[in-house]
Amino acid sequence: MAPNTNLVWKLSGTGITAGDVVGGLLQGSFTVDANGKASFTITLAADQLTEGAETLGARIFADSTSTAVLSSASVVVNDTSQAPLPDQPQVLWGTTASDTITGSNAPDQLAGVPATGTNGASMGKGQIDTLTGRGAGDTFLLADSRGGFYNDGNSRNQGLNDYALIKDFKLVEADKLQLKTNTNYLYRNATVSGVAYTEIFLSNGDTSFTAADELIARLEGSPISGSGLNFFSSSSNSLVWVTFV
Ligand SMILES: [Ca+2]
Ligand SMILES: [Ca+2]
Ligand SMILES: [Ca+2]
Ligand SMILES: [Ca+2]
Repeated sequence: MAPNTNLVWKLSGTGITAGDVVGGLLQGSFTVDANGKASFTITLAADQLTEGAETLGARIFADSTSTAVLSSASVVVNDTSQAPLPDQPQVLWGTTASDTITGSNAPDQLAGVPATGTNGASMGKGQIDTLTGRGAGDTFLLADSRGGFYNDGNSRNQGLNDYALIKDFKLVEADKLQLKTNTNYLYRNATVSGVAYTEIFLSNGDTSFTAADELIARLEGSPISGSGLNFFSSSSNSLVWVTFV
């Protein structure tokens, strides 16, 4: 085209709003350069709505009244945003990677590990899974009939590379941990960088705290009351916030 020709671009399509485009503009102008070429760039914004795939159309006009269409193209923008979970009980399982899992405002069951499999990865080895229960009394699984999760199996270190990071453990909501029956555990409270949390360890069975005790969870939100080391199992010091399998 002739250099210096003014062109207009416009975006349209189902579900396309100004919020879908960085800069918030659905139209603009640009000019043909000395080589007879012209281009414009738009950047799509991260979609905040769950509304299904959208079709984005772009048209180029030769005049400001937008009557003479020079070119048009369209692309389908797939909606990859996660739908908020409906407020009904969910049973959520993770993967063998470090997962971020969020429940609903109903009583949920949340696990950061897969529902099946008994090898290390299936049992949470090497993973830090971030679990958020949201409202109501949720159960966070740190064990099931297969055994306990997040144990690296190395008694010479505390296994700080595998645990469930539970972001909103709330006694007032009757949130619970699911642990293994006839197994020794301990918890202690700590504050790191201003964040107070409760750490749950699989205990090696004695009453001293050593590298042989294995970290399996950190609870943020409201630390459990109790100072020092608190040992418990299904047969001793039963706690309202633990359920055993
Ligand atoms: Ca996982
Ligand atoms: Ca919940
Ligand atoms: Ca909850
Ligand atoms: Ca661990």
